[in-house]
Amino acid sequence: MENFNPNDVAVRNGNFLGLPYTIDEAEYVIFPVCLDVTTSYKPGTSNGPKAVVDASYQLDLFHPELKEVWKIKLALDQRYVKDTEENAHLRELSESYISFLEQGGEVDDNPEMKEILQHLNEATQKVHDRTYREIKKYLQQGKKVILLGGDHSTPIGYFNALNEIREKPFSILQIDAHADLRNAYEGFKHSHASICYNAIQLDKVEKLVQLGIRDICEEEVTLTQNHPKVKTFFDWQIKEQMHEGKTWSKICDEIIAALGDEVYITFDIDGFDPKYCPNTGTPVPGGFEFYEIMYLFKKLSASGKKFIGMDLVEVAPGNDEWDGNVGARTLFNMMVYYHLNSLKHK
Ligand SMILES: [Mn+2]
Repeated sequence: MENFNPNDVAVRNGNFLGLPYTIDEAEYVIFPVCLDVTTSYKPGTSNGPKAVVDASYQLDLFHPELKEVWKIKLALDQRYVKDTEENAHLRELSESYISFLEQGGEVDDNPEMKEILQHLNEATQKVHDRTYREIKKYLQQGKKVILLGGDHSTPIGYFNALNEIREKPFSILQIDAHADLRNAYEGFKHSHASICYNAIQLDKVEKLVQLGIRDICEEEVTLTQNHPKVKTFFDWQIKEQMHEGKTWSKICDEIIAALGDEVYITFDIDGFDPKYCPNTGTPVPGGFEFYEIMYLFKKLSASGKKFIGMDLVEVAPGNDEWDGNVGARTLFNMMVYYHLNSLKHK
């Protein structure tokens, strides 16, 4: 720690950005969950954490909003490294199952597929239970947690822990191309496509504010229109308003006003324009620019609302380092704005 020089080349020590802190010392913990069993289109998000960490060593430790960023006591829970093999096995099974469905197969008529589905549901349940236990432990120690997926099913354990621990109701800000409001999807109990449906079932979740949504089914649209907890800023609406002269700053104010006092941020990287995440599981044209979201984070962190947790999910590396690079820079900014926000709420 005394020897740490933020201007030096980062040491590949396994921690995000090569920061010098241990989990015990940490005020912030990054908790990776390497699971992509339910991604329906393209696999790879289970390798997201490794790609993000690998890319993080090339970042300069400078942020325009915060001096001495490296003093943020942040550590990465490195136990995820051994999960990759287990996930590869589950992924193989889920691919055979998903392609069975895509060929029009009926699970009820096929004992083998029924068994695979049951196995996948049990195995993913175990991962979510573990996420819940570990994150709850960190929260009870007073640490702040940023979950790093994995597919978008991974924060459910985090939501459950918060639902149990938080005294007051909280809001979720979701940045995503998809609404993720399906009651169930492809037979999976915890699908990436159901994460926010599952979230609004929790009694402490008072509000779900969705941004960037542009790929959505009828059932979900109906829910966004009728569910009292849900407020959706569709991507096409935001863009139309901006084309007609409304500023992003104004829209950010409306987004912030729709949230309650305590805010959890769930950031599916596919909320960005896919040029930032070409290898993510389900890319969709449209979406946000990098600095549009950073500007929103800046405004939100200074707004008087309190951050109570965050996740970044669906980063998937391709054959180059681009997706990991964007993921690392996004996570870096989330960490900075989380910290700026928590300085205001000491
Ligand atoms: Mn999502």
